[in-house]
Amino acid sequence: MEAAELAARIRAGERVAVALACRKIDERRPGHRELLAALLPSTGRARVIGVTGSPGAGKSTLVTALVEKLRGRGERVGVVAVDPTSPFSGGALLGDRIRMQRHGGDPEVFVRSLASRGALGGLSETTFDVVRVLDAWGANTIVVETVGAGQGEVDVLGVADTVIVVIAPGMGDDVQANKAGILEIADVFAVNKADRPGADAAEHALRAALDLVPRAPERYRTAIVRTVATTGEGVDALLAQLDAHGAWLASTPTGAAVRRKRARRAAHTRLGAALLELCIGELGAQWSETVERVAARELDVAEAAAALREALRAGGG
Ligand SMILES: Nc1nc2c(ncn2[C@@H]2O[C@H](COP(=O)(O)OP(=O)(O)OP(=O)(O)O)[C@@H](O)[C@H]2O)c(=O)[nH]1
Ligand SMILES: [Mg+2]
Repeated sequence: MEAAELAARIRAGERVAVALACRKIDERRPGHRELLAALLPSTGRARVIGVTGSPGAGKSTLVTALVEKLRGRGERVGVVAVDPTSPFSGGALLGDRIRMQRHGGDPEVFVRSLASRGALGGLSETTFDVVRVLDAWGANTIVVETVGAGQGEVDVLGVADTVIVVIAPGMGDDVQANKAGILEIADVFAVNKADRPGADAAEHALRAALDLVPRAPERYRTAIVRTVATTGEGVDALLAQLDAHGAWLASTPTGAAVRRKRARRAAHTRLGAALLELCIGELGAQWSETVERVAARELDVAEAAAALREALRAGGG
């Protein structure tokens, strides 16, 4: 199918077209770039919520509860589950799929799981692209779930307008160690599993850790909400905080500045990845040979990069 036709069908709200586009993007099939370019004018409307936190904190359960609330408002919703640790679509993703089946029959919810294929910077790029497709499809809100484990996830979260970090009792050490800079990236904290003992301690530890993070006075005051994802308790309050943050982004000068900064950072990441993809394609075998030689410590990485740049220059004439 031509990129223009597929784009038109996505814009018209056809789920089959969305699924086709996601597969095209995931596999980096020919034509995926043309498709994304064709979709560009119909993007930028959806609100993107990032959800991260330690494994097992209850992210997927919370996302499911959140989707239910958003559906209750009549919103069209996209969900992207990102698992950078899983090279296959098994494990956690399979579990997510089963949980998300609660929305399986709902034509106004589209769920897509993404697993790392080991490509350079590939996962965050794929996430950005899939989010763009769901945006063009007409999703009002897109929720991106990722396991917080490092820089890769922070890059993935660059796609989000608002970031929820989910913690659970007994996971306070992660917070104190500020794993993956979660204290800095969170706009809203969900202290989930509030039905379990230790929720008080978890919340106190979180507040104490937050107090230690230096922040400009005009910065958004990170909200903390207690939730029980399994029953839906606190999810209305969570949604209210998401709305409050969204309003802050949209209506205050600092919010606008934050939005611009995030957009710039995301553009930086995506442009870098796109440029790299082009260069690698142009270099052909020389790229993989150089990678091997750097890995074997035969070449210094900066020198190797300079040599590749020379090769590109010579090739480009
Ligand atoms: N008691 C209790 N259990 C919960 C709550 N939320 C989630 N769980 C349970 O915690 C387990 C993990 O939940 P998930 O939603 O899969 O957690 P996750 O953070 O998505 O996990 P990964 O994607 O594997 O990192 C499941 O057995 C849930 O039923 C809660 O609020 N209270
Ligand atoms: Mg999950």
